[in-house]
Amino acid sequence: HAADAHRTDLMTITRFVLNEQSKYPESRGDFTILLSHIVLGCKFVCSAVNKAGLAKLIGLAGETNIQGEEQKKLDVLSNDVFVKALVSSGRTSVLVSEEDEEATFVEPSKRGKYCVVFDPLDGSSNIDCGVSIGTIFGIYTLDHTDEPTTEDVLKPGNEMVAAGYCMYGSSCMLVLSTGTGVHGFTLDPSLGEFILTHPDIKIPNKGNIYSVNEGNAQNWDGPTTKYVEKCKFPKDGSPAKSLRYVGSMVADVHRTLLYGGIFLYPADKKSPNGKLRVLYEVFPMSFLMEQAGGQAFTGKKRALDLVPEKIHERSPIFLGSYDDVEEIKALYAEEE
Ligand code: AHM
Ligand code: MG
Repeated sequence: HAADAHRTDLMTITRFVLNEQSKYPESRGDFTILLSHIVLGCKFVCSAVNKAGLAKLIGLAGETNIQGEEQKKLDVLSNDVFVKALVSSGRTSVLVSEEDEEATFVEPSKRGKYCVVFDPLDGSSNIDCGVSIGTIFGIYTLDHTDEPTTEDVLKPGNEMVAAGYCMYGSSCMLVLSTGTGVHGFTLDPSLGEFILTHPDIKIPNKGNIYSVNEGNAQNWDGPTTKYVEKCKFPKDGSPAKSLRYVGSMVADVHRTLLYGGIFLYPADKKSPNGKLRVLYEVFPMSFLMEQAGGQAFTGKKRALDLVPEKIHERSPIFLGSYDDVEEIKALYAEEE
């Protein structure tokens, strides 16, 4: 069919979310507006990432200091863009960014009912060599009209109303869940729109890939060591798993979501709480995993049941295919 060669009915991310929100009679479009500001931030970062190598030559990032060097780094630039986009949406009250030590409290005239936690550009070690990086975000609602505080975001991940990430890879993809499954949108650069390309993503129940920084193996605890040993030398006759590790959480989690398998950033002797941050790395990715039919576990409990005490708190994390995470849970249970 000639007509099949071109999509003519384009499900943009805005159209998709408007459809979803129309199921709630009380919805006044606030979430759609908030999301469109996040989408703008993602498009900006995508374009900046694509030009990063060139930008160094032409100083696109600006901010030349008095010595005539030093430009704003891509992660700082991305943070500025997201903070400004979120504040100007008029729909946020508290923002927590990996780049800012303190939370940002939006001035009263611009406040709205959402709180957003985000890592504007994750995978910093991969920026300079052109490997995939991403933005991660999670959204809470403000449940009172008093002055907002950090308590408004120090809530378990299961209270998030939405979470997602945008991956700046061979194509730019935004993966989102508002609690009704996981949906993937690909940026069509000629339209400047994210188009629904991966509706209702479900993670395979079991995968044949494990993803971990094995360079830390000498410092791992018993269950992690045993698990990775099992991946490489299975004793039950099953084939050994393949190892894939980009070192960008967004890329490693995205592959895990689509192909199945497990992603681990465990605790180790040097980092007893692991490396990844609860609010804007562990929670959003755990939310997506569960929504896709997988699991996310900290080594002690369901990741989304953690109650963070500090905005930049860290936690070990094991997430991915349901059955694969079951195995690591069993190994931790044996320890007790
Ligand atoms: P970053 O926020 O400094 O970029 O660190 C987070 C990244 C994640 O994207 C990735 O999963 C992890 O760090 C990789 O860490 P390591 O280099 O220790 O394997
Ligand atoms: Mg990060």
